[in-house]
Amino acid sequence: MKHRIVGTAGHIDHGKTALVKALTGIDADRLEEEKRRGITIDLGFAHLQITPHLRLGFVDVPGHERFVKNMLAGVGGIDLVLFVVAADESIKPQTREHFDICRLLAIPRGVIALTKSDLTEPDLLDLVRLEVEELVAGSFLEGAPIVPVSATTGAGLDELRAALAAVAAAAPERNVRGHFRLPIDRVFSVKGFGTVVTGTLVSGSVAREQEVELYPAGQSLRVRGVQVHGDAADRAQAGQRTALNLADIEPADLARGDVLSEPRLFHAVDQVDCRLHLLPSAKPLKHRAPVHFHAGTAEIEAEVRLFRSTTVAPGSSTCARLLLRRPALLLPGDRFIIRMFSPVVTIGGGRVLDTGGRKYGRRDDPIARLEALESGDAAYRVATLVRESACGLSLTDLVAATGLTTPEIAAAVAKAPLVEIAQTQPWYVDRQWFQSAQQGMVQTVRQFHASKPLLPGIAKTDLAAGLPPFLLDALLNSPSLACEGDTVRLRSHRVVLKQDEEQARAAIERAFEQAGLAVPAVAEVLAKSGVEPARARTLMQILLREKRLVRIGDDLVFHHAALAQLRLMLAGRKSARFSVPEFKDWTGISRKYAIPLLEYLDREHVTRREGDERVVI
Ligand SMILES: Nc1nc2c(ncn2[C@@H]2O[C@H](COP(=O)(O)OP(=O)(O)OP(=O)(O)O)[C@@H](O)[C@H]2O)c(=O)[nH]1
Ligand SMILES: [Mg+2]
Repeated sequence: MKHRIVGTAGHIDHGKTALVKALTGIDADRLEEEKRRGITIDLGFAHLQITPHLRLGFVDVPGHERFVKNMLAGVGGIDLVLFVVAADESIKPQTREHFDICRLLAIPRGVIALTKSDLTEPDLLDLVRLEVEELVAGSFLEGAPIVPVSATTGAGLDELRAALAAVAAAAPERNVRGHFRLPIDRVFSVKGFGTVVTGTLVSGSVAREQEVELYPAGQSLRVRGVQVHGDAADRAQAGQRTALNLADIEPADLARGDVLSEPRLFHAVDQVDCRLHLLPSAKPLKHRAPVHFHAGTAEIEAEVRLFRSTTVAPGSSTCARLLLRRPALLLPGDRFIIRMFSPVVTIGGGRVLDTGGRKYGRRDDPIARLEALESGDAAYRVATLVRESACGLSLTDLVAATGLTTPEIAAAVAKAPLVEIAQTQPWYVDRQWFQSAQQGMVQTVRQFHASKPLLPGIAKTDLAAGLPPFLLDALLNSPSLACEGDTVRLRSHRVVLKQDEEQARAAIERAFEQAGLAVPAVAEVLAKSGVEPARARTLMQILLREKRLVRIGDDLVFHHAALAQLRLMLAGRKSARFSVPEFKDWTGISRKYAIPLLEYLDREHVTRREGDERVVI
């Protein structure tokens, strides 16, 4: 079963609601005020099983100029337009405005109905047909079926149904595999059920018991029930009029313009970079002009920021930034409309190109960047976003920034000049950036070796430069580098001692070895080593690293053999208790050394302190 959404469009009183009723039997004017005044104020809905395999949902919009904002909340998710022109009145202001809106939103197809055909002579009908043909020439509606109908007599309804069926059947399916997105157009409470929202499901699908997130509020909600075109269902999918019964929320906490989507995936944004078209009928649009921004079902006050120029000329287009007064869930590719503040008329619209809010510097060319994003494929867009990031982006970051699905990102990165770093979730960095960062690191390590040849290598933390640890590890994973613990060296680097250094090293070691437990002061040993203090200290570090010497306190260093002998001696006294004076007697060392040595033995679990005494473990 195919589902397509038809939206009406056209001037007030041109017979849109009457036509929907004649087609479906459903009166889409549901408000008391609408019935009383005989005009449509807000969106109305109806549906029709038009062929055994095709079900149409209708969104009936108001034609009144004051309710264009409501029309805009309905037109966003439609697959085709039922463009209504009354044969007795022909083209009127909202005929044009609705037509402009459909064009700006890139509604791809439609059917034109010349309504109230019973009120006109055939000659006049032909004239209206010519006028309509002229209006739509060169647009998506050029060549669309034009069907004279009368909701009153029923004339032409069969032809109109056939035309709708043909055009709807040819409309491509919405992206069912995309991310779930439902812009909310109505919120109400149903006795016994609680909070219900409705909308045209523009992408993905949603099932009962699913967790969804309310944007921009960021609240997680559970879907208690799903209805499609008024019937209970397990799941709704893109292209269907959908009602969701939501748990954990009151109607007052939801509003038209909010969007339900995947939980914890996207971020609402308060600025978008876009392609902006200005209608020929508009006045020149100035930098910093306030506008009404309409996307999905949302209407938000916004400010236009032009990049290079101070105005956009009527009938032309540019890339611009729109600052939104309130955040909204918007993704690249989303279409929008802008309307002027006073008078409130439609002046243009366009397509979101980037939601990252990039800070453009003096040397940036925002328009060139945005035009490249606009014309580039997914691989180009993904590569650009990664290249512009500080140190790469995760798969989730890319999904959130592009609105693409995980498989689409995977396909795009496969074609992009990126390096993938395996993580709990893949992380991508620019290949060129990665290579030069790696070369930079090898260079830093090489310079370190040159200045400190006696040290085994540079500390990892000195290379980190604010990089996340996994990225540092990936960069260090180079054939020319070796990591040992926290030390990074060139694979080729060996500490080679000169002859005087060899001798000094041996002298230092010998001094401690011969002292046994009655060790000398470190400074004294180094002073006698035969090389200058800095080199002597490094030689000492080498001995400590090699564990020939063991540092126990700040100025307390023992030879490993002396400590081994002490352990052996204590092992012979297993379970024995002894005091500090006894320990001094056994070892023949002063209290100054005995206490740190015993604390060291406690740490090493050779002894255990119990009050003033110790037990050999
Ligand atoms: N004679 C005749 N009258 C019609 C026909 N279609 C609609 N009307 C009348 O025209 C008036 C307006 O019709 P609606 O269907 O409410 O017009 P609309 O386009 O929905 O108006 P808005 O929603 O307010 O923009 C009503 O009084 C209808 O009865 C038709 O085919 N023939
Ligand atoms: Mg109506």
